[in-house]
Amino acid sequence: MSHESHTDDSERRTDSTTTRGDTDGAAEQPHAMPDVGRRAVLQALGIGASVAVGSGVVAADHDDPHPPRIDSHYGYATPDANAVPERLAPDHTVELHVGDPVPQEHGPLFHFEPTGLAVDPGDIVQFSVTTPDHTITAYHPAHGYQRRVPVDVPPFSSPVVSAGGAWLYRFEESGLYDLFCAPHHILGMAMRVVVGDLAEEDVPGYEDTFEGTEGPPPLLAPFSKQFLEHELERFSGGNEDCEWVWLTPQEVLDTDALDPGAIQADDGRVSFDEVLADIERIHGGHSHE
Ligand SMILES: [Cu+2]
Repeated sequence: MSHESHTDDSERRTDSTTTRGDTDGAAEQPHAMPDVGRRAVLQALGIGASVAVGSGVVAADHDDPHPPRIDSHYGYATPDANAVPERLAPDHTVELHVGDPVPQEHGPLFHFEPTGLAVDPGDIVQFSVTTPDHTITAYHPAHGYQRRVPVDVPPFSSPVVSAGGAWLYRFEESGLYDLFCAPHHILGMAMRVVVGDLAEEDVPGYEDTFEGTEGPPPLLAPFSKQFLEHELERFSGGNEDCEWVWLTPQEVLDTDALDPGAIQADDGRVSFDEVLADIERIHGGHSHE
């Protein structure tokens, strides 16, 4: 978790490697191996000393035969957001948060910050997890949902990332990407990424099949009435007249704030507050009908 513990690990690895190098040379010259020779041995073994540097990025050994890479399906996950390899230094960052609940008004609002992001093709985005256990997952039929990423993009997802961890993904294809967090999808935890210059006529018409069970997969999987009532009761016993005290992904992704043109404007970042301002049912305290 901490920067220092990573440094300690690196030093331990280096020490044990050095020992191996010395042992290899011990047959003829037990303690006389010069530093340059030791370094050559380390390089031959393909093990270099990683050095922690500032800004949470770790310098890499350019001779590493298995350098860290971002997989098109699995991205790159790390339990320590402060130990991202230098070669994967992100162009943008997104944090995964949860806000405090407001009793009788709304539940804890799980969200991405920013909720809308514009990037260039090939950019790396670091998703940093600040509260326990989120995923960053593409809407894709392979995950049971309608496709809301460009046609050639694989059904990518992070693993479950715990607090303090991070996941990185490189957005290669231009287009519109809608993403969600699997554990908190039912609570409306979704976001939108615009990759490249997306002209208005090129905005894909993702279908609003949010509730249907026929045709394309829904945006939100159907849940049983019993489950939904259980969740409402758990939040407060005083919600008999209230339909839902959380956001829904449909509400979030349908806001004007997340219109692709709005996301591309200004600095390319739309905050969760801007999204929330477009959802009167929640921000206006109108959760009781
Ligand atoms: Cu989540």
